[in-house]
Amino acid sequence: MAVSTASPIIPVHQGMDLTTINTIRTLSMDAVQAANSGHPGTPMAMAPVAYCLWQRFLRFDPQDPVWPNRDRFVLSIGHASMLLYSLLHLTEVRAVSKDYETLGDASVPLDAIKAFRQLDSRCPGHPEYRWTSGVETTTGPLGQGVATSVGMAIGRQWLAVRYNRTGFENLFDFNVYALCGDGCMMEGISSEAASLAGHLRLSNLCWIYDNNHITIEGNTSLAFTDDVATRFIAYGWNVTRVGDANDLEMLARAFQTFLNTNDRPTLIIVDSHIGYGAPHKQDTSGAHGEPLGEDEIRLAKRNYGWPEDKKFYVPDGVYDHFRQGIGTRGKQLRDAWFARIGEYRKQYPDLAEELFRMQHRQLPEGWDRDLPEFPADPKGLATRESSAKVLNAAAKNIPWLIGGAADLAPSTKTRITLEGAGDFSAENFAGRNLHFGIREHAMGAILNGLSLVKVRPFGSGFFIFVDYLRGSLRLSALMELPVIYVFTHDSIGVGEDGPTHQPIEQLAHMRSMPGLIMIRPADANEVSEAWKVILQLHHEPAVLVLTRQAVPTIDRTKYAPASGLARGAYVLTDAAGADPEVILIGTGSEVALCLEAYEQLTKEGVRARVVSMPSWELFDDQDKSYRESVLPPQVKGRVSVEQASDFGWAKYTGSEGHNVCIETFGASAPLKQLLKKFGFNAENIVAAAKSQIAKHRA
Ligand SMILES: Cc1ncc(C[n+]2csc(CCOP(=O)(O)OP(=O)(O)O)c2C)c(N)n1
Ligand SMILES: [Mg+2]
Repeated sequence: MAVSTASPIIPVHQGMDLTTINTIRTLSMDAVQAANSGHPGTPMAMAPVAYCLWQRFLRFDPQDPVWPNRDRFVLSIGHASMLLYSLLHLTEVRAVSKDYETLGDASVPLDAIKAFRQLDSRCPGHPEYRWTSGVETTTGPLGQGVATSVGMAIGRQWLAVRYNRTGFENLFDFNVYALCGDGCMMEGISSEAASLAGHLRLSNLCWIYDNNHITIEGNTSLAFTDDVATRFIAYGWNVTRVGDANDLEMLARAFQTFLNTNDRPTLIIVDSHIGYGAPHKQDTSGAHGEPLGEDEIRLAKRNYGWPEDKKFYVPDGVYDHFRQGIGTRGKQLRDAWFARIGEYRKQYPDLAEELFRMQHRQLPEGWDRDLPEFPADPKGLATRESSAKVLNAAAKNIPWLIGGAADLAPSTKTRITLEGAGDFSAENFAGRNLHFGIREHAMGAILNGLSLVKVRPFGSGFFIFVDYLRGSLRLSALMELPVIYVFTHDSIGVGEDGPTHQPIEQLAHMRSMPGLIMIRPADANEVSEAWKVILQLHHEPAVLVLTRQAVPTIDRTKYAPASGLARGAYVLTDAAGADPEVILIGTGSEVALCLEAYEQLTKEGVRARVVSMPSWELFDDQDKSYRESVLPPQVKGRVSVEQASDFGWAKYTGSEGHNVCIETFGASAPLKQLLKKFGFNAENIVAAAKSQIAKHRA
């Protein structure tokens, strides 16, 4: 093991500051060692930075970690989770129930730290929102945390403009801090998010960059020579530096600089030594992601002036020290806020009611009263068009439904056109239409951040570009956030744009993701029902998949009502008298084709059924008897029709069923030619149905 050539380790602080910092360090080292896995080096290095922020600045009440106006702290370097767990433990953050009730017990008891990374511990490998109170967002995929923090900062600005009133100017004035590292800086998502944050001049946002020059493979000189300061200045940020992570006074000055900056976000670049104090591992990638080893831990503790053989040691006075700092300050601020909210409720009962509902993820009374019903129309309209009408009808009655697109709103039709809805910009934080720019990945994370501060966000783009934001979407699902994704141009229906724009495997991707609800409605009335379902979700992100091209509005006097959508799949029309010989199952734009084929089959005396199946997830959630009433097990003749990969369809059509699907990347041509080329016409479906009947008769 190489001996570090770093500068000698000189403790620069005395008293309780240093004792508390070293407690954070040693808890982190001991926990990683006990787990025999984890990342000790960065918590050791960043302990003073986090300590300074939490103890001196953060407006956070450990007794009530969900107080709405608390400052947010995002650990974007999720691998350094022990840093956060140590803080949550030492500041005695209380656990909060899923119903937002503060429980008496600790969020992170010492036993949870001792069980770091073990099954069911409150200290999993990376911080998980909804699992450990005080964790503001799930982090681990690098770059996500910082991008999410931009969403939180946007959300705060929006909340402030809507709810702060004369005499209540500080109702929402929280700041958002995010601690990031070299990895976050290298990931593209941080560039997207920082660019937008600078553009929007989000002065309530502060990123702290741990500039330790170390990542997993070694020194950052291997792959990263950005001049980060210049890069962020170019984004329009205020950039300041702290040359030594141990220098609490310089850190405090930097945070003060952030607080004094009112016209742009702030980046604090902090030079640190990963594995600070470990004589053989400091400043090496060896301190990044593996236990230090018992001997090295002892030597590091010796350097800190710590009892070498004590493990998980919290010296007398540490809890008290935090109680007197962040604890007292946080409680005062929190209590004062709640005292004001009582007064606010008297003066602005409607706004207070909105806030209450929003914070509890409820909807306003009568939220669905304007959702439209569409008359039957053989020509119909594109589902993106009907969605625009439904979205606006919902937005009218849900004031905190806000969102936008990644530069595609004219195509995705997601603009809120209500009078006064406005555009969110640095000059107008009240706008309900967000402009994410062409930054899908950051858009996903920003939606998560918005949802975490409890507004109801939606984001949109072409369905093909869901691939660009899948990492963020996965976190929406993992965090159980009711984020709404509206994706249009959902198939070869995009026609001439060709294979680069034609989703094929994307539906299968979405369906494979746990906790996500995807809906691909067949017509305008299914769109209306889809929004109704989506808006009532509390814990699932939704993906609404819509067409570019017109689809007929199904005649509901002839076929079953669209309300069947809520059950995921429903019988749209059926054979008279007895069991059908064949079931045609379609989604989205292909349902109309199934109906056409059905009419033809019926004319020929074939007993067929059409099932509209807009959502696998909703259908799979139904009880067995309902599922079997839609897809009776004895009816083996089955044809699915979907302009996408057949991946997964055998679950409903069986190994002997037939899937009308697309196995290539599509092609560039007018839609008519594509439908012919890929066999999406009634004749082909009729033929498939007949061959299914023959096959299962045999
Ligand atoms: C998107 C993503 N890619 C890769 C990883 C795996 N990974 C975890 S930590 C890390 C290195 C991070 O380096 P840095 O941010 O400098 O953290 P430090 O080593 O300084 O703690 C990598 C590549 C990840 N967590 N997320
Ligand atoms: Mg690093």
